[in-house]
Amino acid sequence: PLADLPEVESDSLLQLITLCAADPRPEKIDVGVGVFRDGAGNTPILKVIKRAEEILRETQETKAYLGMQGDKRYAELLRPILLGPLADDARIAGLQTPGGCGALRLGFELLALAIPSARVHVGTPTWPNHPPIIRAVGLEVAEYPYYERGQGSIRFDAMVDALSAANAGDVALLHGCCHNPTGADLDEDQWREVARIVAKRGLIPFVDIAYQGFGRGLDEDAFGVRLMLETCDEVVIAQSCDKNFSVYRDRVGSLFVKTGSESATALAMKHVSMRAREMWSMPPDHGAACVRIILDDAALKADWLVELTAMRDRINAVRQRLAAADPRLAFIGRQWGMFSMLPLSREQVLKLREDHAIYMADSGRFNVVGLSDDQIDRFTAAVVEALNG
Ligand code: PLP
Ligand code: TYF
Repeated sequence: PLADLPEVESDSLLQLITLCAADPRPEKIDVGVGVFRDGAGNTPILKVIKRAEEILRETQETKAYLGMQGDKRYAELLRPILLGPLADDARIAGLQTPGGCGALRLGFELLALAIPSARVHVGTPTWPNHPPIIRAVGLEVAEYPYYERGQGSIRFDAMVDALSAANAGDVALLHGCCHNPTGADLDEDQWREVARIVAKRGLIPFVDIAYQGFGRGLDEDAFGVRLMLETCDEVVIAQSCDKNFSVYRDRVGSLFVKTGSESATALAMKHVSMRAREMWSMPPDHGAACVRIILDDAALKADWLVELTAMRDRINAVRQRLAAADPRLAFIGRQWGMFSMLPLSREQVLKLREDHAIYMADSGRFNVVGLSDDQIDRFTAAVVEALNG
């Protein structure tokens, strides 16, 4: 019976939202969950999204079903942004999904169908949502070393060794950019080396790209995705617009699949549509329709790029401020995206929560733009004190 269900451990990142909200101290600092905030501490709706919503309200004539693929024009318009010069490659197909999470689930569903014995190699640490999604489709999770928290650096040799020992047909899960939770991204030479190994071992790269444009720039952040597509016949990509269009709760993402031939890709996409039907039938329309309106209009697209650049510039400016505060924080200035990981024990993290009302993940991961401008100095002082203690 339902009454006999076992206890569950809820998502600790999402739990932080509740914990922090319940803290009555006005000086509290929320560097937990990964949403962009401006210098005043707000997560505003982008002006260009507001404009697209107006246009949608004025021009939308029906809310009749779109079908399992969702908004096809939306997926079409993402191609130049995500795929760049590969946008015209007919062996690559994509469809709308409910956020990057929906794309991850759907991509792994496809892999589980095609290669049920595949092991999925994930870096340690990775985003805590990855292993449960992989296990939910019945695939086995294996780990490769990725990041050394004490050193603030990527364990590249160990990563290469682990991937070199993986079996043909296994999957290598890679973060496209702005690694969550560490902020440590592969440089271009490292990407080339990983691509070489993945191709040589016959692994399938699965690239999760949820923060394109939050690191160096839209094209720069897509370097790894495009390199994998150039190097490998079979690639899966889970993409999200939730961060770079700031539409988190509207759940806007896409899944792209490449195989060795146009016909094999078409068949894979038929399977993908069937899996989507079983899970959500069709993705929600609103957010993707707004993204489509923006990308379909040169002026609105230019407006979006201005707002995206402002978000990226703030992330990188806060990083530089944190890095300059103490030599032990210098690594933050060499990392990308919203997250970095402080070399603090769980006890130290909990003490920061208790003594200073600073809410970060138990792992020491914090959201650099969770800090409003006037919180940065207090945050670094408390962190430096913890590092000294
Ligand atoms: N992948 C990573 C690494 C993430 O950090 C996120 C963030 O939420 C996602 C995927 C999926 O994002 P969403 O489902 O909100 O689009
Ligand atoms: O890592 C984060 O904070 C973001 C947001 O189940 C998030 O990726 C966290 C947990 C989750 C969904 C999104």
